[in-house]
Amino acid sequence: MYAQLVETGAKKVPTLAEMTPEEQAFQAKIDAGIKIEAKDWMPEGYRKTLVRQISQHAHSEIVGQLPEGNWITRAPSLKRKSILLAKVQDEGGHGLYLYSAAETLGVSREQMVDDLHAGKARYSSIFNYPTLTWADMGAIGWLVDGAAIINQIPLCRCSFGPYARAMVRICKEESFHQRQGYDIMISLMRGTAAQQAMAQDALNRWWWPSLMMFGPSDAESINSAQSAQWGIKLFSNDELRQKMVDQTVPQAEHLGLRIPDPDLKWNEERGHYDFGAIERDEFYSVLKGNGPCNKERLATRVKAHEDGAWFRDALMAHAEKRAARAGKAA
Ligand code: FAQ
Repeated sequence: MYAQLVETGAKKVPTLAEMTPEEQAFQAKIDAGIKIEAKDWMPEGYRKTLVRQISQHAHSEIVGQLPEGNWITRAPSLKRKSILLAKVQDEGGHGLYLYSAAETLGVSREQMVDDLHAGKARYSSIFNYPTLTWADMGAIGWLVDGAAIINQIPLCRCSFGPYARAMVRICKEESFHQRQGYDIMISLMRGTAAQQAMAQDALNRWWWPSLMMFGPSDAESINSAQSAQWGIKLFSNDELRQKMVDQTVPQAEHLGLRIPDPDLKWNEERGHYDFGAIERDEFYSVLKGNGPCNKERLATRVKAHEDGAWFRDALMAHAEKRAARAGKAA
């Protein structure tokens, strides 16, 4: 994949000859499949790339609670409500493992959260779309968690140990999330004509944003070549997007749903589906903060953080008191 990314014109990466001896030894470890641990020497760029990606990933999990959290009070049955509640809680847990993995690289959680709230750090574009009907809970589980799994299974083998290990548990939980979403879609498709139409409408609205989760095309991805060289990215954005389409089309057919892409067609020669390109303008507009819900999502997170200040203060006061007591006893 690395050679292919260099050919497509993605940002240039140094050759072995251009690296310092320390960098060469580091690259040799990566090439040999040896995990990099937090206290190992690493190039500053590697550390920064990981802090950027892992913190963005953590923010995505936390902000990603909001679109589904919106439906917990309106789930159609007690069973669906408890499943959705568990899923949304899992996403909170994923955020915490990921913040912890990023903290091993020397950045504090406060700093990461401040960057998110100041609009300096990104989170996944997908969470800037509204959840209009119950079918959106099915579409998110099926498509958004489906895309997340495809992107994250390779991350379980990425070069940075704490990130790779956090991803193993996260992926197990994401599989349950994907299944519950597909199960909602099955129920709707077995229901009335109105329920079937609601499922189709949700697929129409979530299909393209889900494909955008994989990032810009390889030709436009600025970070891919370097991340591939460092063993952070094992597959390119376009390779993973293709995997998503190939995997999801038969699932849609099984449900009796139509994928909203006139260019979608099985290509016998390639052994893959051909499909249309993501809407670049929409993708970059959401990244710039102009998606349908960007402002609302960020404002909700900032308010939740401010509302929780008293609780964090109380925990700190308690911890300080205990430490002082322990100090006196010693
Ligand atoms: N949204 O050069 P590339 C989930 C940015 S978790 C926003 O290709 P890279 C669970 C990118 O950051 C979903 N920004 O960048 C769940 C970069 O900007 P920067 C999150 C995006 O890092 C389910 C610029 O564009 N998953 O869903 C997006 O090599 C249900 C250029 O792009 C992860 O974070 C985007 N879609 O590749 C929760 C997985 N795409 O930082 C609740 C880990 C690109 O230079 C409910 N992350 N950008 O200013 C990754 O694998 C990578 O970071 C990519 C982007 C593939 C997202």
